[in-house]
Amino acid sequence: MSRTRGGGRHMDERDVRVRARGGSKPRTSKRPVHADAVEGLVTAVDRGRYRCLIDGVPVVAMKARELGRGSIVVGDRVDAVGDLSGRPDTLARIVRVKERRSVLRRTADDTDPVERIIVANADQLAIVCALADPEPQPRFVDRCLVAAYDAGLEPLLCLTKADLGTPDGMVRLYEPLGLPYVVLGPESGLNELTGHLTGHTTVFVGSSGVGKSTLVNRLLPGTERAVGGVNTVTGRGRHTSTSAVALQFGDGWLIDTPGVRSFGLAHIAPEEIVEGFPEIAEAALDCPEECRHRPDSPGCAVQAASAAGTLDADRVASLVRLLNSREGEEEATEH
Ligand SMILES: Nc1nc2c(ncn2[C@@H]2O[C@H](COP(=O)(O)OP(=O)(O)OP(=O)(O)O)[C@@H](O)[C@H]2O)c(=O)[nH]1
Ligand SMILES: [Mg+2]
Ligand SMILES: [Zn+2]
Repeated sequence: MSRTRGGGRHMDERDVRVRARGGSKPRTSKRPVHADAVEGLVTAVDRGRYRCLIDGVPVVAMKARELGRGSIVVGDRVDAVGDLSGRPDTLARIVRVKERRSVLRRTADDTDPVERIIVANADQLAIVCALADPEPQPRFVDRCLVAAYDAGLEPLLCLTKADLGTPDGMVRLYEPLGLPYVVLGPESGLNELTGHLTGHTTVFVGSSGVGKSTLVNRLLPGTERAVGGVNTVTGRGRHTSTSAVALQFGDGWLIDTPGVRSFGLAHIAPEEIVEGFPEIAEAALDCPEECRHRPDSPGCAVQAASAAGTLDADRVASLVRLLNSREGEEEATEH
């Protein structure tokens, strides 16, 4: 499937946050080359401190001033210099951020011009959705799907809490998309999930309380990411995990993220959503300009092909749902 990458033409934090501390000082024209720098991976970000794994050693680093206002996020591959011992109270310096292979972004809502980069360099997006408590939110899943297509990440649907609810409804909705899914109960589904994760860098996203950290803890016994009901002093309402963390999983990575209330898609154009469905994108070439491919869209070639049976009607319905979700319809039902 051909997918659009979230390439460099989007505005991101670097464009917006022009007034970082000390940013007005002229930069030195002669920068050290840091030939001795060592590569590492950013596993967590906390108030201007970056936890990195460098040659297998967890090291805390700060951003070198010469890097200016560019953001560093979990998953970034960086070059660091200075004290790389990882001993308590030592601080290394990140002097370079490597080019990102992918960038997962969201905006606070569909009108917010500021994109937040959640994670860099992932290749898979595990969309975690509980079958009950909280109730499944297809609209949220749709939005995550759009974000995955935009970022060039392979989506994977994780349906959790199978002990509390049936997966039938969600499977009926998402199977037509060809979306791989795993059903997980407290005692089941883990081996199948592991099969999907091995060798990948997977970001777990989903609303608060769907069981992301629980999954990560089960996959990596001994990790002990705080889960809801255990950690009560988060200071952030009912969200248990408050920042993203990357954890090594074989030769891949798992990235647990805090639950988000919404997944704003202001940065993604409708045409890019359609690109996620190659055969529909081709049919859409015959649509009027600005066509939204709805059942009531005049002269819509996609709807015509769907009715004629040359396009899969379920996939067309899914696309229309995604386009509607992009436009923020029934936003109030989301939480
Ligand atoms: N019954 C049942 N409860 C589960 C299951 N998985 C997780 N839970 C419970 O759901 C609650 C929330 O789980 P978490 O893992 O903290 O959820 P989270 O998605 O990490 O939440 P945030 O960090 O706030 O985004 C906890 O009380 C878990 O014990 C499951 O399969 N079945
Ligand atoms: Mg959590
Ligand atoms: Zn159309």
